[in-house]
Amino acid sequence: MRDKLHIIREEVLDRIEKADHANDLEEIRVKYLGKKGELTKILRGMGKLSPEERPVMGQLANEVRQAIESALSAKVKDIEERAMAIKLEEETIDVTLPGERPLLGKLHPLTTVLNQITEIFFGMGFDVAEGPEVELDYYNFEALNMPKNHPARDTQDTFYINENILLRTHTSPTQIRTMEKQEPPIKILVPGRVYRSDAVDATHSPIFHQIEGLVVDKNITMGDLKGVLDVFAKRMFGDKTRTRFRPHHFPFTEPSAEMDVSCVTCEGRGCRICSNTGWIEILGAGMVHPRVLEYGKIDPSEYTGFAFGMGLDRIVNQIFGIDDIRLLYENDIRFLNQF
Ligand code: 2U9
Repeated sequence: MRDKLHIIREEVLDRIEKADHANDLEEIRVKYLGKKGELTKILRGMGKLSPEERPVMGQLANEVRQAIESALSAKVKDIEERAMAIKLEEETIDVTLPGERPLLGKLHPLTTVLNQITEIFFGMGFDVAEGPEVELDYYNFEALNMPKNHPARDTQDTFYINENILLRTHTSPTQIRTMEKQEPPIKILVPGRVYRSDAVDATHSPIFHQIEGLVVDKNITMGDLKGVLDVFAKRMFGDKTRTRFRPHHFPFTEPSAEMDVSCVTCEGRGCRICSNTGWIEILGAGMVHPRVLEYGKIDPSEYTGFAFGMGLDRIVNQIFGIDDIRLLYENDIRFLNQF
């Protein structure tokens, strides 16, 4: 029995030394010191020994048990301390490191400029009106004085869904819808997406943005049109900005004009941006055609109005020096990150 106790002691202490995890130690404890453990069995067998041997063997067996128990608790403590040291190392935070700046979202340049323009017209008492992008041919063309066979339709390559439904080619239909629903005075700005099936290139995109405006009231004149748009130009491009109006033709306005602003870059002296003319075309405008007022259920003998329309993408490209309209719609983060 003496030899057995010595063998167990050496064997167990060696296994404890080599153990890496607390579970291994628990296994050893159960295997040797548990109720059915090998050392427990020996201790239980003490009764068979002679009265002379029993106290000696008993003492030796207890020494072995204590040696195993203290080796186990020391090893458990060692494993725990090792684990704690690793945890502290892994979770140590160097508070002197610079913080990570969270990526902030940004407004798209179209949105920034749209907000700027909207604010200017809010300041002149305009409201914003919205309308459907999938429109009826009636509101997109017919009610704007462009009947089925009107040549103006050809210039607007249109996405038709069927003979009477299309993707709106301008935001003008919303003005008709507003006139049908609202008694004058009307002062609305109508920004929004519009669609044309032009060939895609640096200046043409199938989807682009327009901002149109409409004022209908008693005694509205071309002077009101020029005054409002001149104030818009000065607040948008700077107080020194000058405007000029050139005669033009649109089916939905009569008389019509195109408005240029003096070039912001060269203040009218002429440069690459304005193709050396000193002027940049910004929008079209005119007095609302009486027939269009009638389509809007408004009596042209009692009310007059003016309207204007501008291409938002074109203005954004001018302001930021963007030479390809497609960049506004391709969502390339390298492009968008510059704004
Ligand atoms: C109603 C009556 C009249 C809107 C107008 C223009 C002139 C115009 C173009 C600018 C660049 C379209 O994006 S663009 O290609 N628009 O020049 N638009 S007058 O006239 C209206 C609108 C609604 C009921």
